[in-house]
Amino acid sequence: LGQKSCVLWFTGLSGSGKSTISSKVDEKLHNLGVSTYLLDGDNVRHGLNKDLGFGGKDRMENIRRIGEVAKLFVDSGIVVLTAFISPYVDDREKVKNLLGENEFIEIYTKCSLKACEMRDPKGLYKKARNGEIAEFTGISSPYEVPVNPDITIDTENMSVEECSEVVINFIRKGGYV
Ligand code: GGZ
Repeated sequence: LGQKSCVLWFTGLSGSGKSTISSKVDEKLHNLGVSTYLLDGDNVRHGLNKDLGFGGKDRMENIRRIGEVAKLFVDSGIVVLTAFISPYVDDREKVKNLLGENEFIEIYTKCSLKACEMRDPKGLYKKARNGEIAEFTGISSPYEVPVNPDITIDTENMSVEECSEVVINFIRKGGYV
């Protein structure tokens, strides 16, 4: 049972569905017998990157380290999923160059700021609007929309099930799994 490892790099606003969809894809891959690892805020920002905040330089360093870690996993043959806002085109481009064109699959979880703000699962947008959180993506810090993502999933209009299937179909067609 062959698998060509790669990184499924989710990018999008806070609340756009990166965590939800990446964990659903992770679950589906497990059911297909694929070895995976999901990198997200819980296992990276609280550990390896706990010295980093949300200023431009720290976000850049956050993404750089995640890219390097993802590369190590890919070298070991594992399919990696990452769920970080990764707001800057430049930083994502660097990870793509580090991994190589075929190992880096950019997935844009497309969702309007308005919808993310309505969802506001952790109440962070509200805090950002009140000035309690500085440099919040979409409010007081930029999000640069991917120029040419491999996959765009419209999380505002599609179910978690549909979104995760789009990703699974893409990597099956690409011969990754
Ligand atoms: C954006 C912030 C901020 C600021 C805390 N801006 O919805 P969440 O809570 O669970 O996901 C967000 C997460 C973003 O961390 P990332 O490592 O993905 O960001 S980046 O790729 O830009 O480095 C949010 C929470 O951390 N959070 N403060 N100021 N999100």
